[in-house]
Amino acid sequence: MGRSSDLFNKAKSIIPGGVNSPVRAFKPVGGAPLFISKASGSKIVDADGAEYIDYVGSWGPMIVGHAHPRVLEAIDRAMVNGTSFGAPTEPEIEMAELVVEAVPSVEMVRMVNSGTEATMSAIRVARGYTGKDLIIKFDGCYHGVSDSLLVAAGSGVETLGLPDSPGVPAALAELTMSLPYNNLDVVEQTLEKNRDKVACVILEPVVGNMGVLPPEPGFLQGLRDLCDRHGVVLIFDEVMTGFRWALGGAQELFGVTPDMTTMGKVIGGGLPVGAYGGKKEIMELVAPSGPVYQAGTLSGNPLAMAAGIETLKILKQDGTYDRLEYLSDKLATGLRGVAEKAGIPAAHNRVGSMFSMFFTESGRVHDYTTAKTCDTDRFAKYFMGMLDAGVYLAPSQFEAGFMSLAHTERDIDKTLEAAEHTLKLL
Ligand code: HOZ
Repeated sequence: MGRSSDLFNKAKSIIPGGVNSPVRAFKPVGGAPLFISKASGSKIVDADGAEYIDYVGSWGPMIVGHAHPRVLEAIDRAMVNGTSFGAPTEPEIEMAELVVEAVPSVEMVRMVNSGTEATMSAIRVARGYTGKDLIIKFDGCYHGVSDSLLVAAGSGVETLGLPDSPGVPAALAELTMSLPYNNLDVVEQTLEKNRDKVACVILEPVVGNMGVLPPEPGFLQGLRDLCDRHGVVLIFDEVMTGFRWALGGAQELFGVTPDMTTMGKVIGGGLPVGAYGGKKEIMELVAPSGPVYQAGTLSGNPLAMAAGIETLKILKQDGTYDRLEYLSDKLATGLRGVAEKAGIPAAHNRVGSMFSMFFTESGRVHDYTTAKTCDTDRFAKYFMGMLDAGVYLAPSQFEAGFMSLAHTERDIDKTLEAAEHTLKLL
């Protein structure tokens, strides 16, 4: 930790909080964040040369593992031809074809540079399409940092206790209604009360930003039906869940097709990418084919396309999702066992290769209120114990763990040994 601490002190004087994204700071768990020097497969190495089994995976993108040789080669091949042209390229078509083929709701797709851009743009398009202004989101869901969506948001916003960010104009925040997740009745009442005023409902179909939280049976289909009844655009934010447990994401897993989908993380294979897509009828409103303006100098960047396409091709191979499921189940079942053995009350949520262990006595975590019952001090101690034992988890109770194809059974055994040792001391 010596060099990481030194680097952090240096960074703090010239970068706000010493980090370029708040969730990277170890604020909720204390201490200096690890500065990472390199990564390979399931492991990351910090500035002091210490190696850790990594379950952060760059917050989701590294599903095939760090520095996968095929992804690196693809980037290399693209790089020698130039890094950005600001003009259309053939790989953008290949990427669009892969997405349209894989994601049930997507008939047309526009590439952007981040998940934030994707959700912000999708909302603009939904507003343009419906001619309405109000949007509905859910408490604790996080859709990036655009003004309209920084309302009762999860992830770092929740972790740092900043549910309403200064700088978001009240007039804009008033157009966003945030409702309890997994509560269809409240959505129905809200849509009735605001008849003909709501443009879209946006949600994480499986929440990853207050820890992992699956939808209750019927919740997604119920939203689909309500949106159809009220002429509201249903947007699944699959920035985290896209390509995670099936190529078609949560919409494939749960068999509910939204009108629009936002993507990021995995689709960039570790380079900065986002995307939004949906029904042709809606997407054709996007400039230049329609009047809703959205643009980006680096959108569809050739290196990002190369990394993303290669990652999706790896995922398309037989057995990849079975392997992710096998490893994730082994880890989650093992963690449940060691927590029980140590007498630590916890709720264990897992959907495919995303998982959370919540330190709560509430038994079940299914919405923001139950997520908030967690003992975050206990999580902090757990986090530090795991770090000391060589396991790198997200430094917040309200973030997901991610399995990759590069993790091994040995990694999981070591993780479980570390957890057993750590939980005994809590
Ligand atoms: N969605 C990520 C955390 N839940 C974002 C990572 C970040 O904010 O840097």
